[in-house]
Amino acid sequence: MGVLRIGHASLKVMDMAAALKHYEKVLGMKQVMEDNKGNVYLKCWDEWDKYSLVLTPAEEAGLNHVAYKVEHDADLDALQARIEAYGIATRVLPEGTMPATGRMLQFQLPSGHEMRLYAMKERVGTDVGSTNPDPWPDDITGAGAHWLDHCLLMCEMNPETGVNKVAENTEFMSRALDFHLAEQVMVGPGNTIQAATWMFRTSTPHDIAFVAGPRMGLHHIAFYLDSWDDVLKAADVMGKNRTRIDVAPTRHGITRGTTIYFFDPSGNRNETFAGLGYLAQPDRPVTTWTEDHLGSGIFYHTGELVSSFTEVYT
Ligand code: M3P
Ligand code: FE
Repeated sequence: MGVLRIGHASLKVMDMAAALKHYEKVLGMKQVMEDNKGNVYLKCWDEWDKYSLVLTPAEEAGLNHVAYKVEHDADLDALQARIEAYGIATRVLPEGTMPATGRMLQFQLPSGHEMRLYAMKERVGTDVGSTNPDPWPDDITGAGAHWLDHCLLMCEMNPETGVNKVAENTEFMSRALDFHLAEQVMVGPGNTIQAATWMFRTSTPHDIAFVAGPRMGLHHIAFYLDSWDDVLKAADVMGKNRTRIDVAPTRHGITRGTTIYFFDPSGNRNETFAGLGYLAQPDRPVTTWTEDHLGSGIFYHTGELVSSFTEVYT
């Protein structure tokens, strides 16, 4: 019942050929189609639905919308009623608004990011199939990302005006969409201001995260890898391809994931994220990071924040 997982991200790119080269050669995604508006659809080898990334030609980088898949079509009606009751307007986009995808419930998070929910997307199967599958396909390219794992949205926070869209989004996701809070960063006097949250519907520590910043935007979309070895190999692939790396392989205290941050050619930040971290259970106590330990929460080894990492986003 309810939300299953992240389904796709729709990203704006300035140079489609360069973007395609990046997502195919570095991440290892495959193009599955292009529509008549020049939007390109891609998937990872271990995903069974038709696409998880849409690249749209634009003048600037950034996120168009992020979509989450729900289990049943009727969930869309139930969630629409709850979102509207929460005080957020919704629209139903008819089946076919996006190719191979059923009707979508469209709304804005309190932070202003566009979110969509859908129940149906054409199932094309993973690259190893579902009958006696090999552990991985022979034609893996680049980092060989398994699937789109999560996104991190930057949300406006201004302690002077009291605006805190991280807290508003977190409340909304938990009350209207039944997301669970895994971890949070608390800052300010007495650590009373919720400045970042990691929330889940699957059994991994996060399917979405919100971090405070001066303005709303996209911090990153993240792709799943199996292991630390795969993170190292992904960094090698980035070296070969002269990918602009933001943060070289390291580990997060928060979620325990191992990670690389890097940019697509338009400047949208990507992450390759490995490891389960821990099995996220709805009844787990919330992990809290206090402001004095924020550096270790984000980058566990150095315990230090990197300025580009917190200041640059699309
Ligand atoms: C992650 C993660 C920030 C922290 C990011 C953490 C932007 O990306 O996957 O746990 O401060
Ligand atoms: Fe992440």
